[in-house]
Amino acid sequence: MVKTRRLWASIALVVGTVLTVVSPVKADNPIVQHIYTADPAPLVHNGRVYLYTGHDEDGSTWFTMKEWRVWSSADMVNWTDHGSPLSLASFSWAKQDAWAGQAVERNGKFYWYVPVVTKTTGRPAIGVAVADSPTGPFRDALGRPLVENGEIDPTVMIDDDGQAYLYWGNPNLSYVRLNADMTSYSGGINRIPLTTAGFGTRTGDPNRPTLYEEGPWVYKRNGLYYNVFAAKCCSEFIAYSTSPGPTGPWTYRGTVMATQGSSFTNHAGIIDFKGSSYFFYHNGALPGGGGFTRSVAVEKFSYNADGSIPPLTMTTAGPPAADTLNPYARQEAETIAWGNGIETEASSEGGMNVGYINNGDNIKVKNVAFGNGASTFTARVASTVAGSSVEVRSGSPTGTLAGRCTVPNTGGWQAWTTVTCPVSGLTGTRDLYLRFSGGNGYLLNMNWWQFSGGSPS
Ligand code: FUB
Repeated sequence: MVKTRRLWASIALVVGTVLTVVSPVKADNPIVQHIYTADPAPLVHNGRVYLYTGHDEDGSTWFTMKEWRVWSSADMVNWTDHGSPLSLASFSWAKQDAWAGQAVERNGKFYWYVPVVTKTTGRPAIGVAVADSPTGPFRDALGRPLVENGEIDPTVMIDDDGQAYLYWGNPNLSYVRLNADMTSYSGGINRIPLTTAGFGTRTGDPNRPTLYEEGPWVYKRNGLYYNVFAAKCCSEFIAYSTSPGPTGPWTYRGTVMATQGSSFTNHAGIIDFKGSSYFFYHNGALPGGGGFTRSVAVEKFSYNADGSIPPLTMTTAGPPAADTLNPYARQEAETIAWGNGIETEASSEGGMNVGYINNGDNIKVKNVAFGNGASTFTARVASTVAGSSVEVRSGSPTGTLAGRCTVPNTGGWQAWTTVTCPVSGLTGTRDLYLRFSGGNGYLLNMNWWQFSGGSPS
């Protein structure tokens, strides 16, 4: 898998050199470059966006998905890789298909609703995992499905009165009223009538008269209930309906994102964060990308005055930064705006580290507030070879060299040491590039980094 990723990263680097305008190398969408991601489900908690995704395996020719992943950001441009705190193996009763889910917080606990195919029925069911933190670890809350009717794609919404609703479905659209424990429900499974007034008109498929296909994302904003969903098949587009209440009646409101982006599915997630609204989706934009090798991307948007959602288009630029990043606080190496050639893995020191680094691989960290200027750079590193280094640059991966830290042979890829070197010229707010150099083969791993000597403002 790593080798495949490296090949695509190398191709991306070459293409990026020649075609700077169209290459994703210069862009910030998709937001993760070192693995394929799909089915975004963002959650805002304590000043960060936690993004729950699926993981399309490299080279997939079907929705071959075995685990879910978590990412987070405080600025919408630099995303921290939190690894995979939930997988098929977390559910003893699950057989396959770690497909589209959503996590929500209630009373300090995090509940992640996911569809999986069960061992006993061979049909999809919806499980719920629980954790004390948004990044897990998550555990199966029930040891059995929460709800089962052979359909997929749960979305969860907690109304202002505290009543939580779990919606899901393809080809139908169903919901249950969750109890306050978030792991049981009352009143049975309800079916939302799929009327053309509510969900638009599909032509050419007598079995599916409305546009509703799958992937509902239900939320409430300014008293209006929204259901943003994948429409028509295939290829899908993103459409939405609104309602004065959580269970309808729904009114079809039109297209949010037209079919585009080299993936025949799309999947929406919407949040408000730091005063702006954001639309998450997926496409096939990475090298090797397509319908089964998808990538999550995000756009910033503004609701119209009447609460309607404007038509949105996929971009490679993504949103502007919603905040600066403080280089004088310890930052995880796996906090990345754009990575070229790198991978991540679980670190012996906790969390993740960046690894499988070859000569020339690099990491962009965007909108870094150096303020009055940094004087030293410190990195937590490990290596089995001597003589590789971390180059601290600004402007581009080969931009102005601010400093260089040499990395010793520490005796193991998880044998960590701290290196420090002087840096100069890093003032104001700018994009930081960490470029790795050395000989052939893997050079070093990095767990975290931090600058000193200055202050952000
Ligand atoms: O990722 C597998 C399936 O593809 C999801 O469950 C659907 O929403 C579609 O995105």
